[in-house]
Amino acid sequence: MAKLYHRLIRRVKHIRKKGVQVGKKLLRRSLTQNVTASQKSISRKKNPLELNKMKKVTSKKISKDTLGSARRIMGAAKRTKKNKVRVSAKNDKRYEISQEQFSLTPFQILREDGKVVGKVPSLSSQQLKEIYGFMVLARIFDDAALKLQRQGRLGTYGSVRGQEASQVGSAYCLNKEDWLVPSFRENASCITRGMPMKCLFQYWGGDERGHAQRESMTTLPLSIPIATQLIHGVGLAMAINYRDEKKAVLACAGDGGTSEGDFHEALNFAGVFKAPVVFLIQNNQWAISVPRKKQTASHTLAQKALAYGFNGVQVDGNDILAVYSVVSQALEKARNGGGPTLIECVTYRIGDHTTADDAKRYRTQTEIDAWIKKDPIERLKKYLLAKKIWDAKQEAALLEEMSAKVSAAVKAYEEEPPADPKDVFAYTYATMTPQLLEQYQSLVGYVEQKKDSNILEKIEGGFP
Ligand SMILES: Cc1ncc(C[n+]2csc(CCOP(=O)(O)OP(=O)(O)O)c2C)c(N)n1
Ligand SMILES: [Mg+2]
Repeated sequence: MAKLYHRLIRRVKHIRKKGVQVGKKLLRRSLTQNVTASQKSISRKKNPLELNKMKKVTSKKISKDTLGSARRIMGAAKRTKKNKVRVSAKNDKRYEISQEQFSLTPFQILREDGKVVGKVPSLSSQQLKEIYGFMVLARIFDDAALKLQRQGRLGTYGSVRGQEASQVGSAYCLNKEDWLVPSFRENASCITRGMPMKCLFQYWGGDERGHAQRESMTTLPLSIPIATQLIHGVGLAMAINYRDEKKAVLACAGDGGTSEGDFHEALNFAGVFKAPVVFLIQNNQWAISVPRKKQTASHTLAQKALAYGFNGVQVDGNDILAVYSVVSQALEKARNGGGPTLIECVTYRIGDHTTADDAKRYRTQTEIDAWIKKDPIERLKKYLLAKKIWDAKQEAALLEEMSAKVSAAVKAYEEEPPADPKDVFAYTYATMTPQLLEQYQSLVGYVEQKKDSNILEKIEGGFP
């Protein structure tokens, strides 16, 4: 009896795994089979009294257990069908989203050796050379800024070395009327966008007038507070929607930025309001001394978009053709009402976090060397050479041209008359607080007394 009973229970459990139709059929067959089987087993018993008793118990058991379970299964299955939720068997993985589902291989077009492994976006030879020119310019600017800082001629500076493909490749996709919303490290993006390098030097030199750009009003100022700019970017994108315009926003942040609440709020709003924004996350593996692994337990940063209802892309951030390809598609989608996209550029910060940092204290030279081999500028150069649209002569001319541009920008920056010390108080409050007013009057008195236009530099003792 116990054996039969367990067989029935197994049968019921088996049926439970199946859908309504299969379940009904199986159950019907199961009931008839089991009733016959139980009668056979009973008839094998010698004692007729016992036999009758067992017949009763068995049929009762069959009908009670099997039909009861059957009814429960059928009911659940019907409810399931209605609610589109399937009856879950124990350990059924269909109801789980796993990290493994997000193990992506970054999208690539140009391999590290410059060989083509994907569909090259349609860019003319002229455009390819222009893109290469911006990358070279950004690197020369970067080197100059580091030297100026070391000589006490610039403030703390955040280098962009190694990230030129992510920045130039994405900013190059923007139309004039689109918006660029940079983090503090987007020097190469700003240069590509046409922000005068003099302004960038001014900004890094502690002179906020560098951000009072007249040339490009569709580039927001660099943002030192991490990820706050993403919210501004979504705000701009929502305004574009309200005005029914055909524009998009490129809002940038680093891997560290994805841990900020602002990042999640920005993505949530963008998803809900289908804002025309592309989030460009440069995963350069480090947020100062915090490695990517300690930033988030997620397999990728790209997958974070899914939680907010839109798609994420992971791209080789040192492959400028791949970056250009995915960003231009995402921007076009946004301009056409397709909503936001998150793009994770997998790249590396070759330099220290800023000139105030010493990365040797927390990462190895071996790691840096491995990434130097993936240099984005070298990669594009190999491609241009292989395409026979570039040669050593053009390279030399380009280096000369770009070095001259950077030198001219340094000269213009240093020739700029010093900012008015009173500006420090000018842009925060419409009406100063009593404390600020007291400090302001003290400064004005001091400046008047000394009649020295370089007073601020002397007060602060120059740049660190
Ligand atoms: C709100 C805020 N918190 C902390 C800091 C200090 N800070 C400056 S840069 C940085 C790390 C940023 O890392 P990531 O977002 O990966 O950008 P990356 O520096 O790598 O370009 C931190 C924590 C800050 N500027 N703003
Ligand atoms: Mg980072």
